[in-house]
Amino acid sequence: NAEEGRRTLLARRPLEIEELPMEIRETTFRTFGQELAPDEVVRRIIRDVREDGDNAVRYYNSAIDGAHTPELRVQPDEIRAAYDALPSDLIEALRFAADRVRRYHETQLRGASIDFQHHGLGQVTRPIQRAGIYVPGTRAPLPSTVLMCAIPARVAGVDEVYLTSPVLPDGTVPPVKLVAADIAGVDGVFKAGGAQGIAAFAYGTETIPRVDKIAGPGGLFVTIAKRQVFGDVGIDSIYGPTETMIIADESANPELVAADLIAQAEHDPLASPILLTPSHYLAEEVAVAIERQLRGLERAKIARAALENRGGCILVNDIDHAIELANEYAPEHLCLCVENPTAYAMKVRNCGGLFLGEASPEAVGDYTAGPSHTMPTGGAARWSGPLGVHDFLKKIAVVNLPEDEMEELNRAAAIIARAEGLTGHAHAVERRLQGR
Ligand code: HSO
Ligand code: ZN
Repeated sequence: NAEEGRRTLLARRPLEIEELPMEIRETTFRTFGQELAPDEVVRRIIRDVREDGDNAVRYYNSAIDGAHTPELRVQPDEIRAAYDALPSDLIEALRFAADRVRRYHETQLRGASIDFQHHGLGQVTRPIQRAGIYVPGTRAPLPSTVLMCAIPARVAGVDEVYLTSPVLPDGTVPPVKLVAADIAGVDGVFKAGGAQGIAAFAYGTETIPRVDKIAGPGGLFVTIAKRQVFGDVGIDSIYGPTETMIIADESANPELVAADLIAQAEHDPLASPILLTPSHYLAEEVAVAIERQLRGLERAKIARAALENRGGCILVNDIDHAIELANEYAPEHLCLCVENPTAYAMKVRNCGGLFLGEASPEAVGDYTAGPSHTMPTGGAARWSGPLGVHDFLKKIAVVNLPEDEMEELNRAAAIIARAEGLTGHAHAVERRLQGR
């Protein structure tokens, strides 16, 4: 039933405290001696990092991540060793991906940095000075996320690009992340995960520089921390679990549709892999293919949880109907596996990334296509898009008016100033008219 499907789909819930993974509740208890709401946990961590800098970061690295981190900055010899630890085809693949991502963002830069000057008014674009990239995950180290966040910053012309990341229990950052950071041209990598990493970038410590803007995805503590420090530092966006919506008709290959749904489902038990199709036949074929493909998949448990709890299939009337639903849901990824997908592209208003046709699977977008895979989730695609060079650029408005326009501009300005009761403003503009 399409209407029922629609309602379930749109009933987005914020993560509720009772649903907190057991490990987070245990960590909280172990660290603070009591059960605290995540907001309160994060508030305390931020306060401590502001007050105690490096020592607080070390303390939370140990208390939460179980890691001893006497040195908070990754040293050059660790980066050299990381290269030695990786197979050469992986290094090559990372370089290939980095190159594609760089070229895509160079194209984006042309559009994002256009300055103008016209009638004494102008706009200039300047990169921010320092960016801090947060890259999550120790269980699944995501080198692709390093590339997808750091390269847009580098291409934008940011002077200093830093990265911070949680550490493994042995106090190291996984080599694959270090190599990715090096390939992306990052200026420094720090060992601070979770809320302590965000706090360190927001306020600075003895070792970790304070940055102007923090970008990148993260888990629950990171997300809450980004909300709490926003205003003291720039924040790119708030990211939740990944979402993929596939719109498919009978021309689609059910095996590929199933594989693409599973690919996003394996990220997170809270991921949303959703299929919209007008075809009963396809829906059934995909369901069968999913079962078959899940067998033998390492992360089958996670994928199954996502598919069962947050994903599913909705039967729609036709493709236009599916696109209406997608626009309302505003998924992170929208994939059109239909006949003539480009014909529908203009009807799409809300999604982070649009993947057209079977040769453009979202999983390639995750690694090598070129656009950043850091995309808006949770409906944020209604007002924002993927991370890009514009996130690391800002505009300055320039006012340099010609004398001959002064009279007209100042008279109107004075009238409005008086209506606002701001006589000082009125004087400031009227003074310029006296004696003219
Ligand atoms: N699809 C994820 C990003 C990712 N996939 C990283 C693989 N590695 C969020 O859009
Ligand atoms: Zn992915």
